[in-house]
Amino acid sequence: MNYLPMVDPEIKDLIAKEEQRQKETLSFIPSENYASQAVLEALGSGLTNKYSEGYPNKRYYQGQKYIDAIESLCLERAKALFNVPFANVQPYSGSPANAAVYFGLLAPGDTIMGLSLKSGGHLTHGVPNITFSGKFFQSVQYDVGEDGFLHYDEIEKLALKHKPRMIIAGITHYPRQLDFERFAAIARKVDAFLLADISHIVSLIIAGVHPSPFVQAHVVTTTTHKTLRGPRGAIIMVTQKGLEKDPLMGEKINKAVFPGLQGGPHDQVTAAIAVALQEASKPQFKRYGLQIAKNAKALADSLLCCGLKLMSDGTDNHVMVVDLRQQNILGNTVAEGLEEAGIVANRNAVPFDPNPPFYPSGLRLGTPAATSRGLGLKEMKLIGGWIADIVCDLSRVKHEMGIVFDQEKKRETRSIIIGKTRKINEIRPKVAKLCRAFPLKKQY
Ligand code: DSN
Repeated sequence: MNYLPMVDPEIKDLIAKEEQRQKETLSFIPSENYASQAVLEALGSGLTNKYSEGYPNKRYYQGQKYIDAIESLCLERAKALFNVPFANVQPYSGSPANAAVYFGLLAPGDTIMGLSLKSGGHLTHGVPNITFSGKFFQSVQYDVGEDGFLHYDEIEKLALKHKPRMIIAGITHYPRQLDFERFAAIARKVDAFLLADISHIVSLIIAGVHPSPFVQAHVVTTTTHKTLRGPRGAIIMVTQKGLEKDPLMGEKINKAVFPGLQGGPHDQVTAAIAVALQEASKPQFKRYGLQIAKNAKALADSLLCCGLKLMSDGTDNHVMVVDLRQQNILGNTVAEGLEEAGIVANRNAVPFDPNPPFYPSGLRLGTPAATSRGLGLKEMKLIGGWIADIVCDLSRVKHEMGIVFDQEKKRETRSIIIGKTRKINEIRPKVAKLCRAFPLKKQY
């Protein structure tokens, strides 16, 4: 950085501190990752200066020679990598991408059916009342069973009862593979569109360690900054099957993105997505996707071995949810305790959570970011042990201090963290050492 320190030292200082934080801590937030230097350079380029409403060769402003070339290249790379006939790379992020699919293919009031948030879905998959997807559409939500697994017969019954216009298959913390074939069969029975939101699992699909939805679904959305390791953005893709269902599907989606929901695309992001797609098409990216899943399994095994309970008793993708009900401790307390030790994760609801979403009973962990740093099975085993030690110690301190779980839940977290468990102090230097041994990479 040459100019920022001169022009705005305050912001430069905060950016430097955040970058340092990222170097010195381990992110186990499953939706986070470390973009390459090439992606960051495309993002920080002069493309920020341009307006380019419209699509390549169909823009509303002049001066698009290079922007058209960049967006066309990005589209070609997306279509080639995922083997689809249509893509749109302009959505600002995952939620706008899903909104555009609904806006393009549905009418307000149509019924949509997605996985509930507490069972591992996403806000935009139809969470009632608080999201556009649950307010402007009739939303039916399916859930996991008591065992933490999806039960496709139940999903089918629900679909037959409510006849949704669109079924959404996508996750943010469901720790098991999605059966896209089964979802497609259900969608066929009720003549619904099948939207696969693969934001979390895209690199596992590229690596072949998760079934692909590209043959079964009509539309596929993915963010570009999670396991894909690119900039914050999203891609909407229409499959061959989608075009067979509606040959105008691509056009409808383009119109929904612009002018339906967005203005000018973020050209610097489009360029950075193109870079990320090029990186994702290399053989080493497949190895990365494979390693994410292996690491997740190793971390889950380690947590289970230490006596923790996981939603569905494990994982077969990149994510897992620790159910803290048996320790009688909040996800907030554990997430904050782990952060004190340098392990960054997020609190999360568990299925049938008796607690509210802001004070849930679970902790979500994922391995994409740690895998990007190069951590492997040995480290996952170690980290699983550390996490379990901290959970148990926090729980011990809570009960020794006689803290009662009450409405003022914040007090639980504060008192226990202030009470400082022994384990946090013991584990912090070990995490720091691991961070130094596995620095962030400039290139993959
Ligand atoms: N915020 C994302 C996640 O953490 O999964 C979903 O949008």
